[in-house]
Amino acid sequence: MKNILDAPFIREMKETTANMYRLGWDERNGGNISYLLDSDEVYEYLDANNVLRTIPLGFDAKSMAGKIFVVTGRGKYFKNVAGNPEENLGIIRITGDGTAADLLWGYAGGGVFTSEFPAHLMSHMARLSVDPENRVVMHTHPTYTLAMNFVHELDDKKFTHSLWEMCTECIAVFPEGIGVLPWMLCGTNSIGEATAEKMKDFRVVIWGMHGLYAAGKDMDETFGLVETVEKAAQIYMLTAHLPRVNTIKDEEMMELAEYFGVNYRKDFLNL
Ligand code: 2HA
Ligand code: ZN
Repeated sequence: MKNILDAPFIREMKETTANMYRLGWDERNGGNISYLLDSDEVYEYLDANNVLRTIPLGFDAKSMAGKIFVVTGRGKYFKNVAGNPEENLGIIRITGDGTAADLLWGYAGGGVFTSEFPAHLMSHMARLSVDPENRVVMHTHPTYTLAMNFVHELDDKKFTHSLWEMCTECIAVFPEGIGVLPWMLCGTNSIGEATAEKMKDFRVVIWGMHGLYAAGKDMDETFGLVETVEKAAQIYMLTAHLPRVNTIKDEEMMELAEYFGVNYRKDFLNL
C-alpha cells in the first residue's frame, strides 16, 4: 500500500489551498474544496474496507453512492492544510443509500467535512449531469469579485458582460458566462439547491456578497477559472470610478469567441 501523503490528489489539495490562501481569497476558515477521486487510484493508498467513522449527510445523495471525494474540513483554515493535511482534509465515500459518508482517511481529531458540503455535492451532481468529466468544486471569497458584488447589479447577464469587457480572454475562458445568486444564508440545503440549479448552465456561480462557487474537470481548470474571474473583477474595481475612455466592444467579443470557436452566450452580448 502506497503512502497517502504522496498521493497526487493530496499534493494538489495542499498546493491549491496554499495558493488560494496566499492570494488572500480564503481568510480564517473561508473557502472549501471537494474533489471527486478515481476509486481505483484511492485504493492504491487506502483499504476500501477500513471505515474510520460514518458521518451523516443531512440530504439525499443517492446518485453519488460509492463515489469518493477528498474534502476540506469544517472550520479548518486553508492556511493550515499543507502543514497538516490529515487533520484539515478527509477522504470520504458516499454510502450505498446516499444518506451518509464513510470516512476512509483524515479529519484527525474528530473533524467532519465542510458545512458547505450539501452545496458541493449538489453542484457535483448538477455538473456531472451536463459534463461527466467534472471532478472539482471549489468555494472561495476572492477579494475583488466580492468587492464588485457591492457596486454592481447582481444579474447573470449584466455581471458576465462587465467581466467579459475587462479582459480580452474572458469570453474564451468562461464563454457560458457566470451565474449570480442574491445574498442567501450559507451552509443550508436551499443555497445548495439554488447553486446546483445555476451549475447546470454555468461553471461559476457568485454567492451575492459572500464569494463564489466554481467547477471544472480538474484543479487547474477550476482554479484558472476563478483566477480569470477575479482578475477581471480586479480591473473592474480599479477602473469603475474613473472615466471610461476605451472598452472592448461587443462586436470584438463576438469576434474573439468565434475565433476561438467557443460556444458562448450570444444573448449576453448586446448586438
Ligand atoms: O466554510 O466559506 O461559506 C467556510 C465558508 C462558508
Ligand atoms: Zn464562504
